[in-house]
Amino acid sequence: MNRSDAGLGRAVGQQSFPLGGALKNLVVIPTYNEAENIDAMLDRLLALPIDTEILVVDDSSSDGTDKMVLVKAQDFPGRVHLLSRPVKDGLGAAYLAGFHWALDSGEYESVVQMDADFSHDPADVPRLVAYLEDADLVIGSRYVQGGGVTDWSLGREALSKWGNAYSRAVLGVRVRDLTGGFKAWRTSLLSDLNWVACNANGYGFQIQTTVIALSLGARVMEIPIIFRDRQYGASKMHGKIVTEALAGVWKLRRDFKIPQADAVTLRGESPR
Ligand SMILES: Nc1nc2c(ncn2[C@@H]2O[C@H](COP(=O)(O)OP(=O)(O)OP(=O)(O)O)[C@@H](O)[C@H]2O)c(=O)[nH]1
Ligand SMILES: [Mg+2]
Repeated sequence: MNRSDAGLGRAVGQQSFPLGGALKNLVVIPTYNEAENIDAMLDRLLALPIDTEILVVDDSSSDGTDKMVLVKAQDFPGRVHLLSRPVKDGLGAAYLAGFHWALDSGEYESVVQMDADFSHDPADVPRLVAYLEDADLVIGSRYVQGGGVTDWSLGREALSKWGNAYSRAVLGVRVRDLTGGFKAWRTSLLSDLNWVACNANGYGFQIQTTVIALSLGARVMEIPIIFRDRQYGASKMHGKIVTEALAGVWKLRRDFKIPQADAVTLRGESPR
């Protein structure tokens, strides 16, 4: 499918809009049992020097994550929101629910997605949003100059690098970090995504959304981030998520046409 087939592309790939207008940014964080992280994460995000609100999408955590978010929402009315879902239904579904919430509200010009576990540094959020001035999707990338990973086991790093190289080769795209989950979106691009095709759970979901954005002709930019392994709480990663992603790239290759010279800008810069 390409953007004219889908009747899409209203706002994708157009010249920049002035950021910092009447509309705001929303940070969307999916959580499942993140009580050891969420309070500190919300504090760090609330202290950022940008106009942002935060939506936590919680799948009925058993450790009180949702209650902590509600307390913070009372302390910061209108800035912290909670979307509670009844059962644990996966990272991808949680993000879709959060993106729909943002689109339905009509109040946000950009949306940042990130994990609750501090693997994504909240201090990077303003940089990601700032680069949306020249892009429709900005990916916080471990695999461009200046980016990287700390505290990961060699095996985990090798799996990530190999998974990205494999996905790049199968899909023929230039994006170096297809599996990362720290991204800033223009809301206009989010509204054009083919949601039905974004049905994976973990890494597969990240690959799907980026590839579909490319197929729409979106301007995708990678900027370096340092990814840190989680210090607190338990990982929800499991083998099925990896196999889902590896198989999913072939389906994406079949279903989505990516423009030959895709619009990826690889921006290497020194980390902060
Ligand atoms: N709402 C919701 N959030 C989830 C679900 N699974 C994971 N998450 C959240 O998604 C984010 C990423 O999950 P992680 O467990 O850190 O997965 P990961 O980053 O792939 O794995 P690690 O690197 O081992 O931490 C975290 O904020 C989790 O709490 C889910 O089923 N529902
Ligand atoms: Mg994590």
